[in-house]
This record gives sequence, C-alpha cells and structure tokens, in this order.
Amino acid sequence: MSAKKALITGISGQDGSYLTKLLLDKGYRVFGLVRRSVDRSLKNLEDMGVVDKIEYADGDLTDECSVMKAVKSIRPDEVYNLGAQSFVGTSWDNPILTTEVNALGPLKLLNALRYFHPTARYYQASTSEMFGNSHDKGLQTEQTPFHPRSPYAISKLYGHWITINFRESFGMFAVSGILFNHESPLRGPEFVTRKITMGVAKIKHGLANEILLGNLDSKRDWGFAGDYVEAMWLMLQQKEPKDFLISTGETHSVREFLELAFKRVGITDWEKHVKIDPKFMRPADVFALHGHSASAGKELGWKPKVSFEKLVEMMVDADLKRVENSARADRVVEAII
Ligand code: NAP
Ligand code: F7E
Repeated sequence: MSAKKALITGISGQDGSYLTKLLLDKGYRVFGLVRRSVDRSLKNLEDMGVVDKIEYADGDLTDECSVMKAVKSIRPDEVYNLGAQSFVGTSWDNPILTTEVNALGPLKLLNALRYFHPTARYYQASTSEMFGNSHDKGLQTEQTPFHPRSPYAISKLYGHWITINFRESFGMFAVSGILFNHESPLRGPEFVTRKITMGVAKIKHGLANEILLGNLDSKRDWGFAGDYVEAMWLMLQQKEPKDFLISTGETHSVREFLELAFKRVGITDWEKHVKIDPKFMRPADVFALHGHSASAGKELGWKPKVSFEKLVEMMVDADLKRVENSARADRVVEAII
C-alpha cells in the first residue's frame, strides 16, 4: 500500500514542525505549503531534522490559485491547516491581514477540497482565544459560549464555523481542534513563554538585565506542542468527524511561569529582573484560560505527557544552550577577525 499523503499549511511554524516529525515517523509523505520569503528560513524544520524530508508546494493562504493548485496536484489524504497570523498582539495592528489569512484561508482551502478532492480529511487549527473571558465555573468546555476578544480570535471563529459548515453542508470530514496554548523550544520569540525563557537565558549569561512584560496576572492553560500535534492526528483518524477541545486541565499565571523559569537558573529574586511596560498590555486581554478536555481523553484516548514544570525547564534549557552556542560562535568570529 502506498504511503498516506498529508498536506500541512504553516509547516514552518512551531506546530508544523512537530506535526511533520510525527507524520514522517508514522510513514506519511509530508507536503508543505510554503510562501515565498527573502531567505526561505525553515529553521524550525531544520532544528527538528526534517527539512529535507518534506515535499514543498509554493503557496500562500491569501492566494486562492496557489491553494487550489496544491490541492489538485497533491490530492492529500489529510490536510492540516495550521497556517495563520497567529500572534494575538499583532492582530490589532494588522486586523485585515489577520482576517484574510485566518478566516478566508480556511475557506479557500475547504472550497478547493470541496470541488477538487472532497474525500480528504481536514483539520482546522482553532483556539481557546475564541472563548475570550467566557467560562463555566472557571473552566472552558466544548459547551462554553464563545466571546472573542481580539481580531485574531474573531478571525479564528470564522475558520471554526466555516469548517463545521462544510462538514454539515457537504458531508466532508472536516474537524476543528480547539487547542489551548501550547509551547516548546520552537515557540516564536514574541509569545510570552519564549520571551521569558530567552530573557532568563540572557540574564543568566550576563547578556541582559531585565525582561519587559505586560500583564503578569494573566493565566493560561499551557501544554507542550509535541503532545498537542498528536491530538490533531488522532482527530483525523476517528470514524466520525467531530470537534475536540485540547488542554492540560491546569492553569498558571505569567508570574508563576517567570518564577519557575528563573528558579531553573538559580535566580530567586526574579522581580528585580522584570519591568512592566504598558506597550505589552493588550487593548482587550483574555484574563484566564483553563480547559476541560474530558471528551478528548475518553474518545481520542489523548492526554498530555509533559507537565507545566517540565515544559518550563525544557524551554529554559534550550534557550540556555542557544545563548551558549551563539556566545561560542561570537568568540570564534572574534578570534578570526
Ligand atoms: P506559528 O509558529 O506562528 O506558525 C504559523 C505558520 O503559519 C508559519 O508557518 C507561517 O509561515 C504560516 N503562515 C502565516 N501566514 C501565512 C500565509 N498567508 N499563507 C500560508 N502560511 C502562512 O503558529 P503555531 O504556534 O505553530 O500555531 C499553528 C496554528 O495553530 C495556527 O493556526 C495558530 O493560530 C493555531 N493555534 C496555536 C496555538 C498555540 O498555542 N501555539 C493554540 C491554538 C491555535 P511563515 O514561516 O512563512 O511565516
Ligand atoms: O500571551 C500576557 C498576554 O502572546 C499570553 C497564540 O498561540 O495562544 C497564543 O496566544 C498572555 C496574554 O499568547 C506579555 O497579555 C504579558 O494574556 O504568549 P501570548 P496568547 O495571546 O495566549 C492562543 C491559544 C493562540 O491561539 C495564539 O495563536 O501573556 N503577556 N506580558 C504577554 N504576552 C506577550 N506576548 N508579551 C508580553 O510581554
């Protein structure tokens, strides 16, 4: 039997890199939709050791032709739509771009599948941001009403509903995963966890003195990206298409993240190194996310493996290594010039 084909948009991002590794290990042929850029940096895929094992298709989620061409030529068994303008903060500065990519992107992809390859199974990367500050006794479940608080969350809500609509209208196997925050050493540097672990590593090595942050009381249900991509794959292996909420069931504040990250490098008086900069406060923040993913446990047999503490340690250790390696590289350059 020939290998299953998976098409991943957003393959160069954090989740795309972990998912690629997972699928290649399972024997899939992995195709990645990649948009043109000046340096074509596929750093995350290099770090994951998979950059040469992917078949690339030129394309952009804002360009319908490129999406149709990819679908028609690859005819994938599974499509994972991870491509997005994924940074909530930027979505207030670039709301139209955010909407074009995050809302119309899934529509273009679903439409291409509907007309050219309707048997493909489709995964939509939905988000806990869609809940905003809405909760049921402090928790978010699949039944919690949505109340998006940013252009990002609103664009993702469109992606979520259009996925459900194509499933209900055309009988397509199209599902949406409502994933809570998930992090890793490959997390983009603008997100609060990576911003902290990079800052901590630099402070430890005397290369910086402080980290500038916004709302330290904000709480998130933080998991490990490697665990979460398994849930995406499991969702496409089910008999019936169904949406699932994916979370760890634990919630922690930015403050707690800071405390653990500094503790990892032996710094206990961490408050000395953190300054509040109003620039990093959001016009409308989501204050506390705490997911209840019981259905994923029961029906997918999914549960997170990496704890919050281990996640923080893993991220700090990776950034310490990066800082040490770049300091070493600088010393080599200094010795040469
Ligand atoms: P990420 O690291 O920011 O990656 C985003 C990816 O989208 C990158 O590969 C980027 O490509 C691609 N992209 C951006 N604009 C595009 C466009 N116009 N056309 C095609 N591709 C485009 O995001 P992530 O953390 O891996 O998240 C993956 C998905 O899950 C996203 O949809 C995100 O919104 C969603 N999500 C994430 C989380 C989380 O906590 N990580 C939680 C819930 C949902 P370039 O390299 O070219 O920029
Ligand atoms: O912010 C607070 C900030 O940018 C987390 C994306 O993957 O997860 C991510 O979105 C919290 C917020 O992630 C800073 O106000 C304080 O309350 O790391 P973040 P996010 O906004 O939760 C969801 C599920 C997604 O779907 C998104 O794609 O931390 N915070 N100080 C800060 N945040 C940042 N970025 N920078 C700060 O200085």
